[in-house]
Amino acid sequence: MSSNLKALLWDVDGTLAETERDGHRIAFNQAFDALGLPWRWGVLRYGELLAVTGGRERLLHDMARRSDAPILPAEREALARAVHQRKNALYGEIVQAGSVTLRPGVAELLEECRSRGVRLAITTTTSRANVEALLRANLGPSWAAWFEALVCGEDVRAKKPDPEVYTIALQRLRVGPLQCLALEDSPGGVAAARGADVPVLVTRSAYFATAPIEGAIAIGPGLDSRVGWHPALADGDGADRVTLDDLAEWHRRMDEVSALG
Ligand code: XBP
Ligand code: MG
Repeated sequence: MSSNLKALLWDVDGTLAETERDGHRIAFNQAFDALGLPWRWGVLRYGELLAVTGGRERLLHDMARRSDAPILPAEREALARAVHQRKNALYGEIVQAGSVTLRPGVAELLEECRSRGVRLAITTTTSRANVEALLRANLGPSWAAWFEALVCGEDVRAKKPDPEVYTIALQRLRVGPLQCLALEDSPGGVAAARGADVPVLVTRSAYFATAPIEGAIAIGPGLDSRVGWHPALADGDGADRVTLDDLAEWHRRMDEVSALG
């Protein structure tokens, strides 16, 4: 493969795995219960709350409209911290139990990158502990060796849609933005990558299945399917999934297709 594509920068929540609906949301509800709070987030409400990036920030946003949340800002912050901490512990248990698997086609593409020398990084606003729990459960104990850089929520001052997570990843990898491709699932994630001039591919997740997304070089339903992509994929020499060659071809043609809506 002769290509300018040197590194894939992976979002985690929604892109590597459908962590939101069946992981973080469930863990938040368990944490509310464990702390004696009557609050519960249904599937639809949690989808609305995903407009706010960051679990603690999301909780504070929800508390702002609740009459039964603490009134004093310091008490509200302390409760949000306690719930979020408990949520993350419970999230770790959920993923360790094998309840959240990688989206189909993800492991194959990661393997292909490893064997063909395309560098890998994680660019997420969730915590390092949450990333570790998910990837250890799904890739095994040597998961960290797969990635040259892990940029997580605690590494940035501003979470996505701020581009900081991407600018830090570029610095750590010592590559230019146009040598990379970000993989994302949400409008906020796309905005973060675009803000750092990194071209983006979108694999639509459950919560952002129909969200308006602008500025991606390719959008499709998932890496396990060759149908439903814009730009459309040609026959892939017998491949039944999206391959690294497909990504390299979209990347090569990025100027022709970057106006994609
Ligand atoms: C992910 C997030 C995170 C997760 C929960 O966004 O917004 O907040 O929902 O993780 P992205 P934390 O996929 O764009 O990185 O509770 O650790 O924040
Ligand atoms: Mg995401």
